[in-house]
Amino acid sequence: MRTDRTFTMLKPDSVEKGHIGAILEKITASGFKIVAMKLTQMTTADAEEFYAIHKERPFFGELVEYMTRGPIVSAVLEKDNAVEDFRTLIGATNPEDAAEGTIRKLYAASIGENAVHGSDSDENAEIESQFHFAGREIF
Ligand code: DAT
Ligand code: MG
Repeated sequence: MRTDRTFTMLKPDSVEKGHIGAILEKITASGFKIVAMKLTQMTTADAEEFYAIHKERPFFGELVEYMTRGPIVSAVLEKDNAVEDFRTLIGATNPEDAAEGTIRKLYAASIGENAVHGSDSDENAEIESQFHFAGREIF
């Protein structure tokens, strides 16, 4: 399993608020190379599958509604130690707990609408990248 790639989504609130450019700038300025990227919209079935691990949680319905309400930017990013370094760059799930300068501190409105996704393991980075991209779309 490669440790130099992670998967991200700029979630619907980031796209709605016009934050795509600023967030991508921060990602690339932090040393991540974009090796796949597209503007896309998840269906309800997509979001339910992507977040299946959370399906028993009380916020699951809201999470699926939010993630499907508009387009997202999905991307695969490359950097040494990508998964861990990207989680550091985005900050804690709840923006109130996120460190200064992190993407969620700067751009997230709430724990539910928290601007960006970052994979939590190398294994999930691979699964999530393949969920969103065909092999020929990843460079
Ligand atoms: P992360 O996105 O930091 O990996 P997670 O995997 O625990 O966080 O949860 C996935 C998403 O679900 C998260 O980005 C936002 C939503 N979520 C998590 N906990 C929540 C809560 N307590 N209330 C509302 N939404 C929540
Ligand atoms: Mg997670």
